[in-house]
Amino acid sequence: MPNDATRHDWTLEEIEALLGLPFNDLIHRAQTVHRQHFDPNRVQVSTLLSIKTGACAEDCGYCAQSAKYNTDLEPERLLPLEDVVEAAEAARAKGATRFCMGAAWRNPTDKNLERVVEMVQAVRGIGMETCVTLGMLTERQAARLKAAGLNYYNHNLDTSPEFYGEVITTRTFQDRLETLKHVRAQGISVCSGGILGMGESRRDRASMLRELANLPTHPQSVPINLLVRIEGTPLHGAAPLDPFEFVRTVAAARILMPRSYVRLSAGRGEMSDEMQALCFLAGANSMFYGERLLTTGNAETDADERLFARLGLAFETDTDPEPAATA
Ligand code: SAM
Ligand code: DTB
Ligand code: SF4
Repeated sequence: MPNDATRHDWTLEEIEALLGLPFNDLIHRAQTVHRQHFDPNRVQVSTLLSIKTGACAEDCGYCAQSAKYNTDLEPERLLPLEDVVEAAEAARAKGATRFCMGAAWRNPTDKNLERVVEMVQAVRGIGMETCVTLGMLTERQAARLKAAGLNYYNHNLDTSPEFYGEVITTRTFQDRLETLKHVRAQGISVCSGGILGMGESRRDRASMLRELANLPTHPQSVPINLLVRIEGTPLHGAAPLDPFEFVRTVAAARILMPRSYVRLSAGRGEMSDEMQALCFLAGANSMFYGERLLTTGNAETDADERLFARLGLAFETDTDPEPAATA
């Protein structure tokens, strides 16, 4: 049997058993794995920018940007290059090492992709790592982004294959796996995770983690989002998730994908400092930093700085120039 760092054969039962461990045992195990692969007191930070906002053709039940729901959002066309570079420079000055650009598209047209290529090149040009999330990609489009120097592509599985149809009907779970395959094939690092608190069961959370951990290569970055409940979306009324269940899922992600960055993502603005500290203890070592996520607010940067000081945490300053191995 391969060791845990290279396993891609996790069963649902094994993962459910992990999630059901006594809390202290689970956190101890996750923190032990974490220390084998990472400095436990360093957190990688990325800043997000929405480069094209709203009017999206998909029907993701959590999302402020779907044209199908009546949310309070002003749609915006693709931003000019100068605005993007200015935002990236501001993020770099605040200590972010990676700049993530998100577009509310089902998939980019080739013409729009060329505009994003310019943005990737410009942000690379100021010495930051780049990540984009543009929806579904063809293999050719992934190759174009690779040639532009893109470091990461974010495309989340979002939830389990079993629960998926309750949340999104306009594209399939399989579509998502295909996009990830194209991204991986180009040796672009994969950022893929999901959202918790959408009304899914613990078994769904285990099933989503199994899908991620059993990919041919573990995603280099695994964002774990807590649903931001947005008025006007079908999931606005979802019942709040027990915070310990969120922490358990972070811990299981750390154990299953020992060398991946596990990212504390959306929802941090509503988490207590104590809950965030538990997430770091459970092996989260990356987060979004900056006043905004895509369309919603994030935790305040001043509050983040105070929390880091209280916990003795530091921002990771190394950027990762190494491309992911082609798989
Ligand atoms: N349109 C592209 C796509 O869906 O692939 C990229 C942008 S989309 C906003 C990126 C991810 O943000 C989604 O896959 C989802 O996991 C997360 N997300 C969006 N709205 C959210 C919300 N209200 N709460 C938590 N996560 C959310
Ligand atoms: C991810 O997993 N979470 C980020 C990023 N990848 C693109 C987006 C969170 C969006 C939260 C809701 C909003 O601001 O619209
Ligand atoms: Fe569109 Fe992405 Fe929002 Fe889905 S998550 S509605 S694809 S912007």
